[in-house]
Amino acid sequence: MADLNKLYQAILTGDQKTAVAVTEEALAEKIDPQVLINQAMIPAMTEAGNKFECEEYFVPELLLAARAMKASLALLRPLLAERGAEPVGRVVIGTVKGDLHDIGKNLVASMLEGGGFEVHDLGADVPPEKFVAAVREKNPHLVCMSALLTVTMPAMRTTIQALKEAGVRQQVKVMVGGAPVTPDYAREIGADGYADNASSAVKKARELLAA
Ligand code: B1M
Repeated sequence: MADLNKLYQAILTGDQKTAVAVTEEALAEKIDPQVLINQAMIPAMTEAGNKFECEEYFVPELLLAARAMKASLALLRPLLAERGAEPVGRVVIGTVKGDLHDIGKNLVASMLEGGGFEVHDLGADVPPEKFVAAVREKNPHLVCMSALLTVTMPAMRTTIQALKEAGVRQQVKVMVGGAPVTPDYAREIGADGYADNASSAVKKARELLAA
């Protein structure tokens, strides 16, 4: 039987090969992808962050852990997406300018796909003008921004401002999230919604579109 602790350890130590092998084994055994994400993958990345904070890990270790997590997540993505039925709305999503953290954003994107949304992922380090161009081109109902650094959070405000200046702010809802982002901050910068994890992001996206 697939060992979730082995998956946790593999991600924590950046052992991509083992992470992928255990994920494949778990999927063959029909273990719910959400169980793998919540009980092994996210806790492993959280622990990697703790180790980074107390200088037991440095950037190379974080990169290896992230690489292992992304490789496992790539296997789960199609299954998460499969869960959706009819498209319930169109979403443009990205990690804001200056910020390279994309694991949480990828998870939110996958869960939104799984929730039936059509998702256009702009990637990481996305400047405001690229969000504006994507709104014009894709005509989404919702713009989602992720930030993991306190120093990149202001790029969310700048992006909302750019949407206003381009005259497209009224045609979309804006949702923000990421570890340092708070509901108060979301309100302060004029976002329409905030979610603190990938599951609640899907719920909030539905609420925003229904409003
Ligand atoms: Co960096 N990093 N990192 N990092 N990194 C953090 C964020 C940090 C908290 C680590 C620490 O000090 N404890 C710290 C930020 C401190 C701060 O500003 N408050 C930090 C730092 C300082 C840095 C660098 C500056 C380090 C350096 O170079 N000296 C540097 C910055 C680079 C840059 O972006 N310009 C850097 C670099 C990196 C790596 C490249 C090595 C790597 C990222 C690889 C990648 O993403 N491709 C990395 C990693 C892996 C982390 C940690 C360890 C893990 C982040 C992660 O993936 N978590 C992180 C510490 C930590 O979080 N414990 C850390 C798992 C992921 C599933 O969770 O992203 O929070 P998360 O997403 C969640 C929710 O936040 C939410 O849902 C997701 C799923 O539940 N969510 C949303 C996210 N976006 C959302 C959007 C929504 C709604 C919900 O709506 C739109």
